[in-house]
Amino acid sequence: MATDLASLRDGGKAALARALARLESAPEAAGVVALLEEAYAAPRAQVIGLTGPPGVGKSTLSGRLIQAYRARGESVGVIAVDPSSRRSGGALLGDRLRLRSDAEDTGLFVRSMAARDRLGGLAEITWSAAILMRALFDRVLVETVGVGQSETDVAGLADTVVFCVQPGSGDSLQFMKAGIVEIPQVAVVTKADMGAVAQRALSDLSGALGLAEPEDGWPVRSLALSAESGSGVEALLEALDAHFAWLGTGGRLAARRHAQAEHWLREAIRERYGREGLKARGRLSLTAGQAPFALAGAPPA
Ligand SMILES: Nc1nc2c(ncn2[C@@H]2O[C@H](COP(=O)(O)OP(=O)(O)O)[C@@H](O)[C@H]2O)c(=O)[nH]1
Ligand SMILES: [Mg+2]
Repeated sequence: MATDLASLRDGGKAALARALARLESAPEAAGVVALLEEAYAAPRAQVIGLTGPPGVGKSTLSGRLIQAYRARGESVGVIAVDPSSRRSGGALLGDRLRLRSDAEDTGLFVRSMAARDRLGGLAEITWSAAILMRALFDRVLVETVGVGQSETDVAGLADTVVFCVQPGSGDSLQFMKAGIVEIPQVAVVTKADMGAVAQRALSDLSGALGLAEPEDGWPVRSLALSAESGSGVEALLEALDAHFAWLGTGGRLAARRHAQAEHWLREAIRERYGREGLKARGRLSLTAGQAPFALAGAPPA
């Protein structure tokens, strides 16, 4: 396995696939930890989380975003998280994406991650994979169902979260009730080609967002788009760029990533050593820029 970033870059997709497989099967191995520590210190990509219920159109939209970023000459890494493990064998979420990923395109890499075949928790492994890919690509897309659930938590790993809502599904109202309203920075009504029902979903969504106070000072943007026709996709790209630019000012990006790293550290220790192990470690914090991977591997004091 390539144990540093330089050899990963030289090794292309095959080397990255091997490194990710190793990361899943042996997250605590010294080589994996060293690679992750190096990647953590060399962030490059904006990590974009796409979330929303199955069938809402996340994969189709990912295909559009990939196309747009590749047209700009940016490289893209994709992680499709499938929390449903066994039954689907990890194929469901990744399928549509895999069809679109051009094997010849060295600027595009797609990886499915399922709940099976792994030692750590799915959230733990997904975050590590995102950190690794963040050092290698210009954009990292993470597609996952569910928000605010630990197994599939996208807010804990993305710089920018896009929440997708299906027209006519009542998702817009669910959005308020379930308290997901604080999680995304962009809320998207998909399948805008469905017409009036999509427009109504958008006004419901905008209404719900209007009631919410932007906690961190970023007013959540809402928009409708059709991944099928492509209309509205440009507005999403613009919103994603705007949020990343906004994060880049005033130390917000570093602060967000630091909080995610501390959260990951606590979860990884809980996963590995249990609640007692976590308690024994006392107050866990990272200094600015410190990676959490080596710390998570240290046995409880
Ligand atoms: N009419 C319409 N259908 C769409 C659009 N985007 C996706 N779909 C369809 O919705 C279904 C689910 O799409 P998919 O991307 O797999 O959803 P995911 O489960 O959220 O990843 C598929 O049958 C798509 O063809 C769209 O913009 N308009
Ligand atoms: Mg999908």
